[in-house]
Amino acid sequence: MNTTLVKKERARRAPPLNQVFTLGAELTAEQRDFLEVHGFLHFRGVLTPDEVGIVSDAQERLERQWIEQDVHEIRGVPIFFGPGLGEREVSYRLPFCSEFSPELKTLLNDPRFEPIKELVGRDVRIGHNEQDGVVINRYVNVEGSVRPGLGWHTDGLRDLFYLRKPQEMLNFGLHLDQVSAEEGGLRLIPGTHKQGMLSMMFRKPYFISHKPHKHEVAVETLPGDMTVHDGRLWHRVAQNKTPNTQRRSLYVPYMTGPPIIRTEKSKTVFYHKLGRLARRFKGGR
Ligand SMILES: O=C(O)CCC(=O)C(=O)O
Ligand SMILES: [Fe+2]
Repeated sequence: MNTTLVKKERARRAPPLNQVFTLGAELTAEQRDFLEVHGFLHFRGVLTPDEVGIVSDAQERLERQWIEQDVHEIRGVPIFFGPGLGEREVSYRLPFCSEFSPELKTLLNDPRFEPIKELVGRDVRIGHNEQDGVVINRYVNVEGSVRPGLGWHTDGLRDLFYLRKPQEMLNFGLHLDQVSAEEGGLRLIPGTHKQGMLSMMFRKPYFISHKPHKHEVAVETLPGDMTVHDGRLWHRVAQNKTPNTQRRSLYVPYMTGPPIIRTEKSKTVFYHKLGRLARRFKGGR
């Protein structure tokens, strides 16, 4: 067979971009190829409904606690609050959650995540106390919310703010809600993890642009699903246009290389200062 035919045959057999995989004891060759070529993977039902409950309970407990105690920053990373779906105020982004929830820490250390860890390399650790730690997000579409979605960005650029070259990094998302493409949710541009530093820095204005991209893939989740994406891949969270809706996700940083540990004495990270300014500009706090 000539090379064009081989390529065509491979493309015919390749899974579609919205392929949803099952996580086993080891990743399959197909899953590894998919991640290598497209820069992401989507797994169905990695958490049981009870485990989804552990994550959402931790989120509610911590946001209540930190609102009651008037805490606005954990280890130099701001927590920001705003209206939720009910009467009470909620948090849109909670950093270092596993440090304050032993149940969550135990869950994230479960052996089922080992095959994912191996993807990152040897001596991989969960960055419970590094960068922003384990983060739980809430995107709420109600009046007064400063976070109905999240604009285009890559996660790797954050490393530049820590004055180091973006490390090879994979980000693991656990998804707590059922979200169809019409209901917003995670959007990824496949293959952009391979486009080099310039594309990573300048392809789109960070966090400002929310415009759909013609090659974006919408990740349609059920509660308990997991996604893995390369830190250099462009992605965003599309807003659910239906009022009074929310979406929740948890992100686990798997780290290699020298740790940058954050403690109570850590100063506010510069890019978070920018984020705080942007939210004030939108009328949040
Ligand atoms: O909520 C999500 O699925 C994506 C969150 C995200 O991209 C981020 O926090 O960097
Ligand atoms: Fe991200």
